[in-house]
Amino acid sequence: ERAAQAAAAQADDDAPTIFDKIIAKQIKSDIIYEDDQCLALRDIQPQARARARMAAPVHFLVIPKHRDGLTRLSRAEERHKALLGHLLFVAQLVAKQEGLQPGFRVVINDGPQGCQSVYHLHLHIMGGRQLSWPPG
Ligand code: DGP
Repeated sequence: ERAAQAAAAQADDDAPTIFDKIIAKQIKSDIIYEDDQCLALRDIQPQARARARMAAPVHFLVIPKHRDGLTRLSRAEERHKALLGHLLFVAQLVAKQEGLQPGFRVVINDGPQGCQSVYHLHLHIMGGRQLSWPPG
C-alpha cells in the first residue's frame, strides 16, 4: 500500500508512461477489448491489489489510445467529453463480457491523494465478488 502511495507521488508532467508501450503492443498485456478509441486490459497486479484490500476476481482497466493531455481526470477539457463518455460505455460493455451482471465498481484514481500511479487516464473496473463500501 505504501509502495502504491509512493508511486502515486510522481510528477504529472505528461511524460510517456507504460501504457504507451501497451498501446503500441511493445509490451505484452492481456487485452480483452479494443476499438479505435480505447483498450481494455487485465490489471497486472492482483496480488498487490489484494494487499491494498482492493482484490477482486475480475479487475481490468479501460484506457484511451490517445491520451491527448488526459494524464488524469482533473485535466479534462470540453473536447474530452465524448471520449470520457465512450470510456464509461465500454466499461459496462466489457463488464458484461466478463460476467459481471451482478454488479461491479468503476474507479478513477486522480493525483497523489487519489493514489494515481500511471499518469495516462484509465478506469479500473472491479467485480466478481461482493464489494464493500466505503473503500480505503
Ligand atoms: P492507478 O493507481 O490508478 O494509476 O493504477 C495503475 C494501474 O496500472 C495499476 O492497477 C496497475 C496497472 N499497471 C501498471 N503497469 C501495468 C502493465 O504493465 N500492465 C498492466 N496490464 N497493468 C499495469
